[in-house]
Order: sequence, then structure tokens, then C-alpha cells
Amino acid sequence: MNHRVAPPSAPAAARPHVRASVCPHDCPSTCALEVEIEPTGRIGRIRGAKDNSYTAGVICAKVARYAERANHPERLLTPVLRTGPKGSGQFRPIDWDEALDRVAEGLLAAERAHGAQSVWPYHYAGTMGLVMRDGLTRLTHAKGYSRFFSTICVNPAWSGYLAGAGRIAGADAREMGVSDLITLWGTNAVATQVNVMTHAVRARKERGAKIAVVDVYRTPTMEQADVALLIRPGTDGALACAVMHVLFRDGLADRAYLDRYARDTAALEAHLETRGPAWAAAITGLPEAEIEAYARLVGATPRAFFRIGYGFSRSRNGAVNMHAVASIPVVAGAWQHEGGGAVHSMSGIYGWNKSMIEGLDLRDPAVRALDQSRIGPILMGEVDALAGGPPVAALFIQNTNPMAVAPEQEKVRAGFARDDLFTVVHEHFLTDTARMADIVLPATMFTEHDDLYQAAGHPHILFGPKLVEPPGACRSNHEVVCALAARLGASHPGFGMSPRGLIDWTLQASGRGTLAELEAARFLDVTPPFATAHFLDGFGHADLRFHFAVDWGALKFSAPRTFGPVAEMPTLPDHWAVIEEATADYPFRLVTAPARNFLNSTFTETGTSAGREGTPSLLIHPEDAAAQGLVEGDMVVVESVRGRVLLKARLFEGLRRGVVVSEQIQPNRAHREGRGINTLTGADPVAPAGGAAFHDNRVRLAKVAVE
Ligand SMILES: Nc1nc2c(c(=O)[nH]1)N[C@H]1C(S)=C(S)[C@@H](COP(=O)(O)OP(=O)(O)OC[C@H]3O[C@@H](n4cnc5c(=O)[nH]c(N)nc54)[C@H](O)[C@@H]3O)O[C@H]1N2
Ligand SMILES: Nc1nc2c(c(=O)[nH]1)N[C@H]1C(S)=C(S)[C@@H](COP(=O)(O)OP(=O)(O)OC[C@H]3O[C@@H](n4cnc5c(=O)[nH]c(N)nc54)[C@H](O)[C@@H]3O)O[C@H]1N2
Ligand code: SF4
Ligand SMILES: [Mo]
Repeated sequence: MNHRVAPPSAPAAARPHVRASVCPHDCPSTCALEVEIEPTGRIGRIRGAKDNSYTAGVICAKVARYAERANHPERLLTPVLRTGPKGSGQFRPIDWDEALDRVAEGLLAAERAHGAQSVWPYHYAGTMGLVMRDGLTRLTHAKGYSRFFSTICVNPAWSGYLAGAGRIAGADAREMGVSDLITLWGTNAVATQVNVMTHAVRARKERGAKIAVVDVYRTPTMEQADVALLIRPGTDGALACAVMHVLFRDGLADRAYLDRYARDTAALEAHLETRGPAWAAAITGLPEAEIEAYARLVGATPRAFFRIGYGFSRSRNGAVNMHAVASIPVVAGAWQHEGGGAVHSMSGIYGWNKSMIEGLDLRDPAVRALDQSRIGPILMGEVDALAGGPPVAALFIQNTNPMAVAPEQEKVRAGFARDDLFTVVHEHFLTDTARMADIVLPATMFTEHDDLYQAAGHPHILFGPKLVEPPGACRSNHEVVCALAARLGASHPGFGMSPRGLIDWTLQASGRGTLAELEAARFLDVTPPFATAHFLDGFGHADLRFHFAVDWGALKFSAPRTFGPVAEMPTLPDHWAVIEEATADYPFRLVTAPARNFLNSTFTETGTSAGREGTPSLLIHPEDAAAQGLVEGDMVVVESVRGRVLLKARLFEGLRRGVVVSEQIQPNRAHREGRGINTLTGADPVAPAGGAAFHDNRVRLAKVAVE
């Protein structure tokens, strides 16, 4: 038995002491943290580090009260084995040796029956630490298991940004503080990346900067906007085109800049002639005058900064819309100025050598890569989803909760319920996914293991050290992956290294110094030089120019192939009408936006977060509600072609007619009938690089009779 128990109590100091850490969650802010360690050896309050100039002492409420999650009475503390039917929640404790033996035997049995590719290690971004998030890939490559092609979050956005700029990078987000116009496009920053507001509001206070927000409902972020652009879902491409039309029409396009830095400008200008404010008003629902006024503001403000989010890319035309929005600061020439330009993600600046963490030397490109977002069709054995290979007979899951977060849940649910599927879930809590497992293993949290982090929303590398002993028998992802490798006959030097060893190796191999240096510094600001960050020494394409015309099928992305109706994608920025427009049968457009007190499905287990979010609900315009015979608090059946979910009606004026919003992701069991929001969403891939159109659903509504 290898059970390790936290020390009972009382190190020397009677008062909490404070240690540096990093928020591990899947949030662009990647906050530098200060964690109180209680005399009991547990974590206490968490604050934002003041000396990190992006975090600037501010973090979100859910992480400030992390002790509630770490010390939760329902936290998994021991491995468990299923004793009842799948999904029953009936398990009995087993020790680690038995658990690991059983896991290894289950994976080997699948391999014997159907070949190594019938095993699918499935992991995502529950922790963003490079060692704990990506280490499972090493096992995948060492064993020749089916590869995991991650699509669920960034692919629509990144493919669109990359098509234009050629590199996933941009201006330093701290420059928002010296901007005169900050547009928060399709991001509810108050809820999903609070630090953006720190810098944007500073610019407003210190320089009278204006904040513009483009969203599909009146979010708390839009509440703070000087310019609120409330559009219909999936119409950002139309708005972007009209803004650029006005820039060209009114002599506000920066022709000297365009001549030097862009390609296809003449084609774009000609194409936009028919895509003015009146055209866009009909598509977006915005009054023409609002489009004109915003476009002129952009054109008149050299320091115009665009913080481009992910939310608006979760539509079937999301990549096209991202490319169109990213084109605006190019036409305006905003990139030339400090406080101007754009940032979507800084992920492309780090240049990690991940071969030790991910075992890239063992990677076999001939092994199929299965699409994360299509886990439902894959588990249900749909031939195209299986890429011609064997059925998936075993799943090993870390850091993700597909039974809640993946689209097309009816298929996901039926797939997980298969009796011939062997499922292992390594988790903190008995999530919707863990409930479907044969074996559940208890995982450490970020303060209980060492890891290395990179930020997406700002340019920092950060170290998160192990600060406290794990409770119960919890083990880190790395420990479990290495213990399994030994039992499965997989070999790679990475399995013999400690997390610190892997971090040090990766830093050194990536030209980022040593772990000792990073640990002493706590975090490194790796801001590229201004000219690089602003693409003044060239955009990321071979011709160093921004591309307005895109050959989507030829786009170099990490995708093993193209996805979705690529051949139909418009070459130039446009409104691509492939979204699920409302019909007579399904007259509403549903957006499933992130909830402020959750992080995807994480924190749904903590009382304060769950309490603040309450019953899963549907925001609906009062006039739409009246037309449907609904009043505040009614239970509503929300139905798409893929299934139905019950939500509580909340009347809300900050919506366009015909648009409804459910802030999520709540557990299945929080919903009546036990079906969560992704029952309604589709797994058909977003072109050209895959991903799910979570905010692009046509639905109909019906009132539930009162029992
Ligand atoms: N509190 C909280 N924070 C989070 C998360 C969470 O679930 N909760 N999730 C984390 C993750 S994984 C990610 S990827 C980031 C994402 O963070 P963001 O980049 O902010 O993107 P989203 O949060 O997905 O969506 C933000 C907004 O997009 C809007 N939106 C939806 N469709 C459209 C559209 O067609 N056009 C426009 N203009 N807007 C649209 C939604 O209404 C929502 O307000 O946030 C991270 N942070
Ligand atoms: N309807 C709808 N669906 C969505 C979205 C949406 O906006 N609307 N957003 C999508 C997006 S952007 C994303 S990124 C996905 C996110 O989907 P997921 O990556 O599944 O996100 P989480 O729900 O946070 O699940 C992460 C899980 O990892 C676990 N975990 C955290 N740290 C560790 C660790 O160190 N070890 C182990 N073993 N486990 C750990 C947590 O307990 C948690 O249960 O959801 C997508 N789904
Ligand atoms: S979830 Fe985001 S805002 Fe909250 S502490 Fe973590 S990185 Fe910061
Ligand atoms: Mo995400």
C-alpha cells in the first residue's frame, strides 16, 4: 500500500505563511498567485500577486476561495472500483496497487482484442501545467495508442487568426493600459478573464479611453462598455466587413501601411463595396448608425486595441469570423502604435521543446488521431469518426469531463454506457464522467504537485511548486502515467524523471534558462520586442504579410486533415451563412456561454459557486417569453434536433429577440431529467480545423406543465 496521508498538523509557525503559485485553470489570465499555507498544512486564502504586472493583485472570486475546493468533503481521496451499473455512482475503495494492476490489465485486454489503437488516452486542460496536462501524450506515443487531436476550444479561433496573421501571437495585453479605444470582441472578460478589465479600465481612468464590447447578450462586460454592440450570434463577420467598408470608404484605411504589410488589399476593398452598414445591419441586427459610429471611432483612433476572445468563434462560421475581425486592425493600421493592434492568444511565442514531456521522438504519424469533440460519434462506432480504424475499447481520461463538456451528449452518454468499453478516470471529484468509469483514481491539485505554466492572455512563463502534501491517497497525473508505463511495458526516459526534472529539461531545451532560475524569479516576462509583437518586422507568413484572401484548404494547422465544409469557405472576409439559422420549427438561436462562477464544469462542486449560479437557466427576452406564454421562473423544455434539456426561464432585456442564452456548464444531475446543456449542441466539426459550434444552435421552447 502506498497511501500517503497529509501531516496531521502544526508546523512551527502558528500563523499562515504565504507562498507563490500559479492558477492552473484553463483561463487566458494564468494568474500569478500568493497562497496562504495554514499551520495545519492546508491551503487557506489565495490572492493575486501584486508584483506580476499583468495579474496586478487581481484574481477571480472562485480561485480566491480555492480552499473550499481543495478541502472539499466530497473530494476523491482513494482509488475506487465500480460495483453497480455504469453511471450508478456505486463504487468501493481499492488500494493503488490493485487499481493500477486493473487499469493496466484493462488497457492490455483492449490491445490484445483490437490492437493498440483501440485504446484512446483522452485528456484536456483541467490543469494547464505542461507536465500534468501533456504527459499522457508520452504514454500514447510509447504504446502506439490512438492519438488525441484536441479541437474543443481553440481550433475555430486559431485557424481564423492564423489564416490572417500567420502566427498565434499579438500585442502585449498590458498595452491596453495605454490605448485610447479597447474593443473586447466576443469575450465576457469580467467573467472569463477578469484581468483584461484591470488594464482596460486603467486606460479609461488615466486617458479617457473608450471601451467597446461586441457580444450577443448584455454581459457584465457589456454593462461596463462605452460602446455596446449587441449583435445576433454568428454575425461577427458581417460587422467586421461593414467596419472595414467604412474605413475604406471614408479614407480611414491606412494605405501606406497596407501597401507594406498586407496582401490582397485591392481584392478586399472591391469585395467590401457591397458589404456596408446597411447590409450588415440586416444580418447583425445592429442599427446602421451604430455600425457607422463604431467604424469611424476605430478609424479616428490610432491607438485602437482589439482583445479578441474565443466566444464568437464557437459557431459554424467561427474561423471566417475570427479572420474577418483580425483584419480590422490591419486595415486601420492600428498595429503600428503602442496601445494599438490586437491580441487573441500569446501561445505562439513560447517555442517549447516538448519532446521529453510528450515523447515526441516516439510519435508515429501513421497512428490515427481521433477528434476530441467527436467523442460521442467515436464511442458510438461511427465509421468516419473512427477514421477507418478499430472501435475504441478503452478510455483513459485525465483533466477533462466529456460527459458534461462535449457536444452531442446523447451519443456521448450512450457511448460511455457501453458495457464493452473499459473506462478509467483520474479526477478530483466524482464528475459526470467519473460516474461512468470502471475505475476512478484520485488526483492531486495544483498546490500539491510541481508544474510549469505558460500564459495565453499575456507573455509569462510561471512555475507552480508543490506547496502542501496531497490529502488521502491522491497522486499526480505524472505519477500515475509513469506507474502505468511500467506495467504496460512502455519505455521512454521521461517516465523515469521527476516533474522537476522534466521542467528543468524542458526549460533548458527551450532556451528558457533553468528551473532554479525560474523558481528564484517565480515568473519570467518573455514579451517579444515591440516590432515583433506588432508584426512590424513582418507577419507570420513566408511573405511576411497579413493575408486577406485565404486558401482555407491549404492552411497549415496542426490538424491531421481538414474538417467540415472547407471547400465552401469564403476566400475573403464575409458573412458565411452556414450557421444554424432559426426556422419555423426551431425559432430561437441558443448560445451556451460560460458561467462566471464556474470554469467550464470545474467549481460546480463547490457550494458557493453552485449557489451563486443556482438552477440551470435560460435567459429570454420578455417579449419572446410573453409570446411563448412564459413567465419568470417557469420550467422550459429547450429542444434542438439533437435532444432536449429543461431550464428555468429568466426574463432578460439585454438580448435581441429570437436569441436565448444559458450560462453553463452545470452537471447533468443539476438539470431535471439529468441531461445537461450539451445535449443540445452539435459535434459536426467547424471548418477548417475542427471544434464544436457551442453557441450556434437552433432550438424551440415549450413550457413544462406545473406538477
Ligand atoms: N468564469 C469562467 N471563466 C472561464 C471559463 C468559464 O467557463 N467560466 N472558461 C475558460 C475557457 S476554457 C476559455 S476558452 C475562455 C474563453 O473566454 P472568452 O474568450 O471570453 O470566450 P467565451 O467565454 O467562450 O465567450 C465569451 C462571450 O462570447 C459571446 N458570444 C457567443 N457567441 C457569440 C457571437 O456569435 N458573437 C459574439 N460577438 N459574441 C458571442 C458569449 O455571449 C460570451 O459572452 O474562458 C476561460 N475562463
Ligand atoms: N456548452 C458549452 N460547452 C463547452 C463550452 C461552452 O462554452 N459551452 N466550452 C468548451 C471549452 S472552451 C472547453 S476548453 C471545454 C473544457 O472542458 P474540460 O477540459 O473538460 O473542462 P473542465 O470542465 O474544467 O474539466 C476539467 C476537469 O479536469 C479535472 N482536473 C483539474 N486538474 C486536474 C489534474 O491535475 N489532474 C486530473 N487528473 N484532473 C484534473 C477537474 O477536476 C475537472 O473535472 O469545454 C467546452 N464545452
Ligand atoms: S481562473 Fe483565471 S482569473 Fe481566476 S485566478 Fe485563474 S487565471 Fe486568474
Ligand atoms: Mo476553452
